[in-house]
Amino acid sequence: MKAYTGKNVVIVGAGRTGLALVGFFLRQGARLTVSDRREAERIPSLELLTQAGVALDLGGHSAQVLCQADLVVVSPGVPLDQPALAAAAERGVPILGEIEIARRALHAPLVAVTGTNGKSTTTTLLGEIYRAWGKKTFVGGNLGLPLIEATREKDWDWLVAELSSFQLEAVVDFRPDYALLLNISEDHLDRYPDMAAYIAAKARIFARQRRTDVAVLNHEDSQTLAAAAATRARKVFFSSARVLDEGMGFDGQDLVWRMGGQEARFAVAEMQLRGLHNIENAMAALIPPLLAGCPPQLAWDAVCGFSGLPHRMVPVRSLDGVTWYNDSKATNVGSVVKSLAGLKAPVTLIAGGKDKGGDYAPLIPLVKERVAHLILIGEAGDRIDRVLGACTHTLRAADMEAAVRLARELTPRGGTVLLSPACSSFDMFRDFEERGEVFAAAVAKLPEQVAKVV
Ligand code: UMA
Ligand code: ADP
Repeated sequence: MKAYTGKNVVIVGAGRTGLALVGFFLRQGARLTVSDRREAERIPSLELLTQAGVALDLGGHSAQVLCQADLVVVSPGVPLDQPALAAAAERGVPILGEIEIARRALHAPLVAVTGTNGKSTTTTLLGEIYRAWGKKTFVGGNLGLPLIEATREKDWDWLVAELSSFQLEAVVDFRPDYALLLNISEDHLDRYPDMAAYIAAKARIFARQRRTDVAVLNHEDSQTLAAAAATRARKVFFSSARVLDEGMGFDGQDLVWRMGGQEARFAVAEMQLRGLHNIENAMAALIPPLLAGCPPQLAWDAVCGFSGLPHRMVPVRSLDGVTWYNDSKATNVGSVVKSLAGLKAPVTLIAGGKDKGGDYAPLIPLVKERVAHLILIGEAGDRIDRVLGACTHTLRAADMEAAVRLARELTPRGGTVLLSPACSSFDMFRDFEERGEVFAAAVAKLPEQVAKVV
């Protein structure tokens, strides 16, 4: 009999994670209820759920339903401090996250990637390397395909998962063979009371690691080092600021990998990805496959073959001497800092969206130096305006189309327009992908300048 056969399982959240969990638990023969704060008419997959015999608890989370469960599994977007969840926890009902359930059901070695920024790029690079090495590799997690989907197949050589702090909150025995913590800066302060709580959630990636596991850490980021201080795992470092005696360093031109008395060098000029942050992502991604015996040149070729993910500093159009970039995935201040640092003035920056309670002040020097016009959209407009409004010419736009039209009027030949919101998208869009697509479509529609006939 399977572990969950006949068990009363309540899945909280009917989004991507919830639906993937439904598939898993139905295959396991569990009795299922899906609980979602949305009303029935706003659940896109309602018919599928009812056809599959799944019970529903909609328009909120009922304490009674959750308290009667044998197991409650929460989606990452569901904060754990809600009354119904607290009541179930008090009754002793186990409340676990999807990655915990997935890990218990999966047996291949797991490389887990977390950090404030660079997770998706690093996760994708890892997948590229393992696949180039001929390994059957699952690539997913916060990236989009929930980790539980890996249970649909059995013979994985490697699992590579991007993990958010939300996912890491609801784990107990979750243990990655390789845990990567790339960096930490302010994010998600709408969910966490303070930075310490956010960092503590990220640090759970190390909690169950053993001495034979590996923690891959950013040598130059003191917060990541502090977060991993208590890990039992072997620490392997990367640094974009120096060459390390052991680990992955950078001398300004080459990545230098030193391990067990051996050295390998990789010329950064060969990479298609640009920027020091992407050098860091490449360094982190190389470490687990190299430690596992992947031939260095093969790993490096895979890194160099990768040209980047959509919605991260993608040039969408060059129009009348102005370059337009879609950086919709820049959902926090730290990532906008990296993006602006790679551009020359004058930049017209389109920012704003759903505020996450962080501080916009780290953007002040770069905005003063490079941003000629700041166009604000979405709910965060007022907060951003209070911090950055005095640093440059700042104005508001009602929607993305209006922001794009304004940017067109304001940006001179030789300039750059950058959509890099520093906020999440959920106030105006389904997700960051839709935001980037709406931006790119509005830019594509702009007519070329018609030469004036005097
Ligand atoms: N819901 C409730 N009660 C709540 C909160 C939400 O019922 O208190 C319901 C919503 O009504 C909705 C469902 O939960 O029906 C949505 O669940 P979810 O927010 O967990 O979203 P999923 O669709 O399951 O997607 C999640 C991740 N989303 C979040 O963490 C917010 C996706 O990351 C991830 O790709 C997916 O699982 C697969 O692993 C997105 C994200 O924005 C990209 N992540 C954050 C980030 O990267 O900054 C962490
Ligand atoms: P995540 O999945 O953590 O959001 P992504 O790889 O999708 O990270 O990159 C999102 C944005 O974060 C990029 O457009 C870039 O501006 C910034 N970024 C990427 N890698 C790093 C890094 N290592 N350090 C800081 N910022 C980064």
